[in-house]
Order: sequence, then structure tokens, then C-alpha cells
Amino acid sequence: MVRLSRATLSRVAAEARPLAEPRETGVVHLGIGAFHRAHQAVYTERAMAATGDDRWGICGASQRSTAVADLLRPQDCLYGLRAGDDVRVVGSVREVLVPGDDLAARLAAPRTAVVTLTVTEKAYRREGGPSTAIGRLVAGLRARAAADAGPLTVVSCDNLPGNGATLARLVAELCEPPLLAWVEQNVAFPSTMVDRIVPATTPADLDDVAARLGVRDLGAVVTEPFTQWVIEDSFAGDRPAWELAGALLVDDVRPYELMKLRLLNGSHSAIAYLSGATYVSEAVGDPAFAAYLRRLMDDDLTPTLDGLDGFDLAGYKKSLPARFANPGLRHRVAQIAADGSQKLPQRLLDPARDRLAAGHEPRWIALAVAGWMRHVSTSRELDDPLAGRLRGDATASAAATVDRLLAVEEIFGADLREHRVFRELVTGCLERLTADGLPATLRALA
Ligand code: CS2
Repeated sequence: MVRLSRATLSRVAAEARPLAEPRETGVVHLGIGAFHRAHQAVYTERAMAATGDDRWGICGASQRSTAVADLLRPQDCLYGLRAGDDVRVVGSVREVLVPGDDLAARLAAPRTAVVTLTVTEKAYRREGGPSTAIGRLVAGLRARAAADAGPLTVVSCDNLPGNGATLARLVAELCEPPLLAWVEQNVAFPSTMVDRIVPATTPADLDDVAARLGVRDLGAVVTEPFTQWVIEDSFAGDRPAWELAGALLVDDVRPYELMKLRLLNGSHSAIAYLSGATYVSEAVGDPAFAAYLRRLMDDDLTPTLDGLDGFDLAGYKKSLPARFANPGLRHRVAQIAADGSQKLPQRLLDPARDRLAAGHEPRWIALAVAGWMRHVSTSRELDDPLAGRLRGDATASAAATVDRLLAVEEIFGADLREHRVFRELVTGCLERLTADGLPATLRALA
């Protein structure tokens, strides 16, 4: 089968061809993995199609490897996207850079008006250096300031609350005073909430997309029909008309961020650490586990949300079990379990704090946290930037394990360690989980 490229596009059915063919690059994206290709790249393509403004092609950059470039460059950066039964080729990406390429020059180009980032939670840790995503962004801002190339908007699309403000703070820490002054005058960092489930592409996905498109496509991505992007409407200059592509531009993204991080990502992490399943769909197919997720959302997470007036929160919540159950997505729980130390705080610990402060006992959250503790204590291969500190004696008592892990302040802060109720809840859950297994623990808590 021939490989997808501009030259072979004519073999793809007309309705599955790109919606736009950008003539210039207006967006630089840091971290061009599957998520970007199924999310922001699609909004940008649709925005170009809606307006006819073809200046918003994307230059994607990979942080560490040449893998994505190796897949996309031979395809002229085209790739297929399957969402449910809909398969089509996305045409917004124009170029993919690898680590040695001159990213700073792209960030300093006057035509570049927007930078988007999907660099994962751990990239926002305070251990910056010039080779990290944020270090490279700062080098680009320095080049842009020197070139006097005009304002820039930097849009974080990672799953962190206040992601824009967090990024602005980390950037500021790496800037020398004159650069900081320039950034304050010229660069905006809106916060955003991004939502679309995008599992890592499998060889079976590639075969499936090839069969549907009629060309071989090594850059294909498979996702769900659902997609959402809520963006703080604070830009330094020009931008793609993302609102015409379905994005919501709002004054305050925070209520949306908390809703999504807690309900969707919090449930995801609970699935990853408790269910014992290989795939998310398998976990929620178990009625007892599905009932647990409902209690987690209804009792412990939803009461911590507010400010969503006019938004169909009930509808969003109702859609989640169906999204998780999607049999067309082979979403491995191991993918979600990775980097738990960077995910737990905003997904489960902040809502636990809110519930404790209001005088409640968040036992469903405590169970998920106990699941994570069991996971980090017993996993042979722990994929986490703090792995060295999290691994422990799998035979230790629940109390000792809870004690050891609550002391990791980067995750639990100083407060949760000292919180008697929280400690007791988690210890009780871990004891039960270890002694009796999940079904009995769920019955005992219900
Ligand atoms: C997942 C997210 O891997 C994970 O931690 O919870 O990637 C999740 O699939 C997306 O945020 C959905 O929008």
C-alpha cells in the first residue's frame, strides 16, 4: 500500500482529505505527540477552514526524540485521525522539528503569533534547565525579544490547574531582568482546559486507519468523538479563530479546569491504580467498579466544584462513563498510571483538601490514594520522575507505607501528612485493600 503524502492524497476519498492547506506557519507547538495531533491541530485546521485564513500552519517540535519527525516527515506532515467511525487526513501541521533543530528561530519568526504546549505535567516541575521544554521556550523568547519580532501568546495545554499562570511563573524564573521586562510587555499566557481521550497509537490502529484511508499512514492517531477546549480569552496578538472550530473562549477557565481535572482525570487515576484492568473500558465494564466511580464523582469530587453556571455539569458527568467504556479505544491504564506523583495533587488531593476543610470524609478519594500507594510500593517498573523516592518495601505495614509516602511533600504538601482524618482514611483503605482485595473493600466502604 502506498504511503500517505501530498503526492498520494488523490488516493484518499475527497471527503477524507484535509480541510485546509496552510501556506504559512503561525503556530509553534512544543510536544507534538498524539494528543496535540488529535486536539489543538484539529481546532487550528478547522479554524483555517472556517475563515479561509491559511496563515496558521503548525510547526511542531519534539523535546527528546526524532520519533514523530521520522513518522511525519516522509508524509509531508499529513496524518490520519480516526474519531469513532470518522476518519480523515489532518493538514494543519507543516513541519516537525527534532531536538537539534533551530526552535528559537521559529519562536522568533515575526509570523509566529501563538505557541502551544503539551509537554506533560512533569515538565512544569521546578527543575528547569536550558534543555527542558520551558528552557527552550525561554531561549526562543530571548531570540524573539532580540529580533523585536512582536507579541506572542503562549498557550499551555497540559492537565494542570492554572496552567497558564504556572507556566508564566516558571518562565519568569528563567528570565534575566531585561528579558523579563520584555516578556511582561509582550507575552500572554492564557490558561486552558483541554479534553479528549487519546490513547497511544497501536499497530492495529495503523492497520485500521490504512484500511479506511486506502494509504499507509504511520502517523495516524485514534481518538474519541468527544472534544473540548476552553481557553482564557487573553491573547497578546493575533490567533487562529479557534472559537469557530468549537473552542470556548472565556474570562475564567478555572471552573472548567477543576471540573475536568477532578471528574475525568481523577476518575482516570482511580481506574489506573485500583481496577487491576489492562484497559479503561474493561475497568468500567465491571458494575461494582462503575458504582465506585459514581460514588467518587458524586460524593467526593462534584461537591468541590462551583462557578459552572450555564454549563451542563450533569450532562458532562453522565457522559464520562460512556466515554470510558468506548470499546473502540484501547486505552491502557498503564499509560494513565505513569507520573502519578505529578497527577495526584490536582486530580485527587486538592479535592480531598476541599472536602476535609468542609468537615467531610472523602473515603472514595482515600481509596484511590491507597491504590496509588499500593501501586508505587509493589510495581516492578515504576514510571514516575520521583520513582526512586516512591519505591518501598512491599511487605511493610499499611501504616508504615502511608507514613513513608505522606512524607513526600512535593506530592502531599505539609498539610495532608499532618491531617489525622486523611491519614486514617488512607491507612484504613490500604489495610483493607491489601488484606481483602478490592471487591471486599468496596463492599465495606459502601
Ligand atoms: C489521562 C489523560 O493519561 C492520563 O493521565 O488521564 O491523558 C486524559 O486521557 C486526558 O486528559 C483526557 O482529556
